[in-house]
Amino acid sequence: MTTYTIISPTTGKPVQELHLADIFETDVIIEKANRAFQSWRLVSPGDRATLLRRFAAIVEEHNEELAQLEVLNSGHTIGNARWEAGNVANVLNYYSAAPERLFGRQIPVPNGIDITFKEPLGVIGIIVPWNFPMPIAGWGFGPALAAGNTVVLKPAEVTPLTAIRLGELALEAGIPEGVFNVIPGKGSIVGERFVTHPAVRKIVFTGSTEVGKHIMQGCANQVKRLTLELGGKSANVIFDDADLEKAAAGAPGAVFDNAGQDCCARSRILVQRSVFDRFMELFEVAVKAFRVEDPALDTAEMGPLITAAHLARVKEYVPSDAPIAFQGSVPAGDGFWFPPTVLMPKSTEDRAYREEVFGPVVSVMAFEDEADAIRLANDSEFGLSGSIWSRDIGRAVRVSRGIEAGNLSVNSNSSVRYWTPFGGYKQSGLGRELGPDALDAFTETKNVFFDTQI
Ligand code: TAP
Repeated sequence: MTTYTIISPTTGKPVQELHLADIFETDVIIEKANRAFQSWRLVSPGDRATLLRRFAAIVEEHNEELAQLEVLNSGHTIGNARWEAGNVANVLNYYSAAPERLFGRQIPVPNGIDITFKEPLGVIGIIVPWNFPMPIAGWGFGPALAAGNTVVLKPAEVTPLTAIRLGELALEAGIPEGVFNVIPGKGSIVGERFVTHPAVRKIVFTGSTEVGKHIMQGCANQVKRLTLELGGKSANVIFDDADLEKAAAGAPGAVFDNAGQDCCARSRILVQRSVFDRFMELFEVAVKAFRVEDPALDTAEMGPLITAAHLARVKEYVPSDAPIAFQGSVPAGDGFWFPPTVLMPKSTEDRAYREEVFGPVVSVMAFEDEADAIRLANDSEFGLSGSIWSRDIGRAVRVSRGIEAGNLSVNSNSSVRYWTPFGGYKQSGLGRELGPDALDAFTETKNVFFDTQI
């Protein structure tokens, strides 16, 4: 029997020992989900909607418990963790309106009637990373269940606790046995089996671009449907006509939130040369005021990194000769802490400027004009998110159309709203989650022609 010891990122101490599923247990659960699909797809739209609303209500009731669990397991700040649990309830509520609205079309044809139906796919395999265990799971299972699919969910090996609890809450809400299944285990075993098992009809994968490409290759063997949400290296573009105070005050949160372990982190700040020095003065004040402390405190703005191994990886991006402009602070004691770090690289070839660090490290670079800003922002294999700061509406429109990324904000750093689409350009992903169209990714369109001439 394989087990995994969950370690608190805040203290570095063991929290809980957990059994990890092997391939045989995974198969048993996938087959159970496949059997449950035969009845779940037939539950009337109104009843499925009611069950999802009940699931949402129970998640809402357990918001504090789920949030505390995430602080313990993942070192998220309590404020973020409450938002994350709330996001699961919001996503369930939003998609609970979908079952009665899964409309097909009636298309005019000669000599008959043509109708399209939106039909569920079957068992959906959802593979989740460790950085946002609750929301990323919910973005998959909310619309998947609403469309009449059943779900097997594999949380990241290091952060399974909230997913396991959500599985229990689904049963409490009356979601039938076998419809929503959580399988803690290794990616190389459980995740891999989702890809190879023929009863799993679609994979929703969020994680690294490297593993995403491997999964995409595996899915090709069965022409398995696939949604990918992968890495990012997003730009925060600040023009000389921006509200500099506001842009600088928001910039630490835009990259250091969740200790930078955020695919949408604005980890490259591009500032127009004429306001570069003034921005850096304001930014330094904001970075030094950013509260890095015990994530259980209500005042915490940033906690530790997820594991000792990840801390070691992040440290490699800041060697002793790194071009550090300034750094924030970390609390004393154990745990996997790294301070907010601002770099001023000379070249766009600098590793920390180019690669996704997935830690609290940001690189700042000057640009000359609008065209230069767009060129620099697009000089990346990724294209997930980003911000544009300018008071000139025409410029904001031009630059937001010019940047190749799926989720941009103007004079703001917010990327995610559950009712708007989310996903990446280029190597940041494939397909979109959330918003009104997510159901399309969990259904097939069936076209049926009825001959009325006989
Ligand atoms: P990965 O190492 O790619 O792991 C993600 C998930 O895939 C984990 O559950 C992992 O399981 C599993 N996995 C690993 N190898 C697998 C395989 N061969 N087959 C199937 N599943 C496998 O990423 P991570 O380090 O957890 O997360 C960080 C990355 O996720 C970053 O690059 C970040 O940008 C990206 N991310 C993207 C987004 C969006 S929305 N675009 C959101 C969050 C994170 P184990 O835990 O057992 O290894």
